[in-house]
Amino acid sequence: MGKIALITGITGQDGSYLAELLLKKNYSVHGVVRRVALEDRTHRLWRLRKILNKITLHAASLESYASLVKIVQKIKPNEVYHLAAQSYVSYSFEDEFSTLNTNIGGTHYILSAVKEFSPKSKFYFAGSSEMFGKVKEVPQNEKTPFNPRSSYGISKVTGYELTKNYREAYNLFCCTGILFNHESPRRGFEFVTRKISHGAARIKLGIQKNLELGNMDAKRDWGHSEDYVLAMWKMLQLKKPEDFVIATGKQHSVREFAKLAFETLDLDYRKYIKYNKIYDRPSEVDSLLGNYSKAKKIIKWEPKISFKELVKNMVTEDLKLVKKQGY
Ligand code: NAP
Ligand code: F7E
Repeated sequence: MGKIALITGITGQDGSYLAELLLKKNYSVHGVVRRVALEDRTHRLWRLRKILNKITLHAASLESYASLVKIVQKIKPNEVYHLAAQSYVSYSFEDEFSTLNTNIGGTHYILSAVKEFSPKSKFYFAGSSEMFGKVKEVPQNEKTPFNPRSSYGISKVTGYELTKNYREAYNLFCCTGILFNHESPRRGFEFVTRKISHGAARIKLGIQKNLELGNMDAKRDWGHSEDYVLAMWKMLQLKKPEDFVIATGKQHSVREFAKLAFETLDLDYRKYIKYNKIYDRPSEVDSLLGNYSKAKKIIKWEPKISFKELVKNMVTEDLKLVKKQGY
């Protein structure tokens, strides 16, 4: 019998790739989903389409401790991957309340459920480079001080601290992956990379004229989600829990991403991209760059997919998608 894994946020980008990886490793994969997802499978479970008959989904709410306890108590997972979150930084300025409630409360509830009802479970928390915010050193590693710039970043620092406290106070196997931006053809459409790859495909096919963006000078360390979910799994295979930065160690601007994405379709991005200040953030994170040497040394993890391959993968998949859908 393989191990049992529980994934919160299984319907998201990372959750879907992680579920596929764990199935390949012979895990029995369980996911926590919102009840509405079960009612609207076509739209809400699209990323899980290929594996729906191989996984078990449980309806629960991150806002309800009791609903999470029921699942943890019933399946007693060997590994818990807590990925569910309000993950869109921009939205966290519009609604701090739900971002903080979901991201902090949800993390606290699931940690507490594990402590009370399945203390042998290994627990992974989805930390973020947004915790470094206005960075205090370059590149950022596991020891770099945090300086978040949004309620999203603050929620992730709190989740990190809660995870650390459960490890230290209750001796549980709890760790945080501090993941830098990672993308894929399954990225949500509001994030800048997907907005660009999808927008460029629509422009190429004559469905859209322009693409409006905000700050094109922001720099990120962009990797591929498929590479990053492997790092999550590797962290939980250790004997002792430790936190890790997961990144590529390479940085590119939004402008470079756009240039390459449009070039992939033989287009000049300068003709199509317009600046719109509505996409600027009240407090921006200008530049992020990770140092993943601890992960390389201890869990033997390295990114495999390059920036160029990532951009090409996203654009070509979006071109296929837009052609198929016709919009
Ligand atoms: P994503 O595609 O936005 O997925 C987020 C998941 O969380 C979805 O399954 C979503 O469910 C679920 N969720 C959101 N609010 C919820 C709520 N109130 N109750 C229950 N479930 C809720 O995010 P991702 O890119 O896969 O990222 C996974 C995790 O890593 C997140 O915690 C994110 O903050 C963190 N992270 C991501 C990156 C990155 O670059 N991708 C980097 C660092 C950290 P629905 O489908 O029902 O909305
Ligand atoms: O923005 C700039 C924007 O929304 C990237 C999440 O997965 O990674 C992600 O957060 C940059 C920012 O991602 C537009 O100002 C310009 O500087 O794609 P994003 P993010 O905020 O970096 C971290 C690590 C996470 O943890 C988060 O969950 O692009 N930008 N113009 C724009 N951004 C968006 N969304 N839309 C624009 O039109």
